[in-house]
Amino acid sequence: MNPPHESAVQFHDMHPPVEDLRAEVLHGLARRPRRIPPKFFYDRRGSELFEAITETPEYYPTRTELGLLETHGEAMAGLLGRGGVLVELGSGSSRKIRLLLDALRPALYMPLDISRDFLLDAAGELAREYPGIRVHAACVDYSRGLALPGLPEGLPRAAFFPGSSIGNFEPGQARQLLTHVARALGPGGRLVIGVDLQKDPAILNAAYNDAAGVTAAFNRNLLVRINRELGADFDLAHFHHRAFYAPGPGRVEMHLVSDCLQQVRVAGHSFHFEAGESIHTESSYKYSVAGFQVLAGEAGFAPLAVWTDRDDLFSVHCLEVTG
Ligand code: AVJ
Repeated sequence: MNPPHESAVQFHDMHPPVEDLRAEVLHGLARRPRRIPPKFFYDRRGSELFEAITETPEYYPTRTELGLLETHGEAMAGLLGRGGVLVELGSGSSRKIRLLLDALRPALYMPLDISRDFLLDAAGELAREYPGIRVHAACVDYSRGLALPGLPEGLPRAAFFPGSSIGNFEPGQARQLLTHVARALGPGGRLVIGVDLQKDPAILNAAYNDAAGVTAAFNRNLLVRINRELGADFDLAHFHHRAFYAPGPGRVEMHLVSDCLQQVRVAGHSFHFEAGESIHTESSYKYSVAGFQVLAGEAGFAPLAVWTDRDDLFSVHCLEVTG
């Protein structure tokens, strides 16, 4: 099934069908407040726009995390254990993993991502660059659990979950996802996870409202995708990007806000929007180091190490499954 240049990559397609998008969007639009899960941002265009966000001057998380991986990659690899299985959740462009692969040299690398084409391109490229490492890519929605196909027995297991994607889950769901990860890894398994930190709200508000409008385009692309894939008629001229830090829950929220009274058709259903009414499209929880360690502890992980940049913008944790 794979094109010849990707033959080095074994591919497991567990792509969530259009049905999931349809069901979740219809359900989410009927709720109050209306919400659509952020995992649906990542069609091909959405993945490209996210990459573009990471290059804006305001969006510090990616470059800060890359800096931490560059500086401490050897130490992380030492803790993860060489020659084992390395699972990456939400691999995206796979830029960060390169910093670990050189030091880690796993026998098997398993990138998991919800964005199928993007994943295949990135995994194919990686397999060419690292001919000594077996690559099994899997297109999965890991927010629904973590059944890993063909995880070999008898090799040390490690997982890499970069980008503070864990912040996109409600704390209860995050705890549940980490519990699934712990179960898949088994006792002694280790996790390196990037977690964005609590900080001055001005920095957060700027990061999610970049001046070039890339984040706005990323947010609005969700409606473009829904129009295309579900035959909806969202009028992009009348839905606007809004993002702000909410200090109560300690999260950045992104919304798409209707600027007038309007009616939208989605997959045969009608939805009325008041002027000012919003669709909540993303929460991005920010943690303290100690706060995240408590959450991870409840999921069965014990802290081994944590690295932060000198401005305390971002943290990378190494955790071990207790047993
Ligand atoms: C890296 C996926 C967690 O919440 O910061 C970037 C996505 N949303 N700008 C984040 C995102 C808006 C992002 N994640």
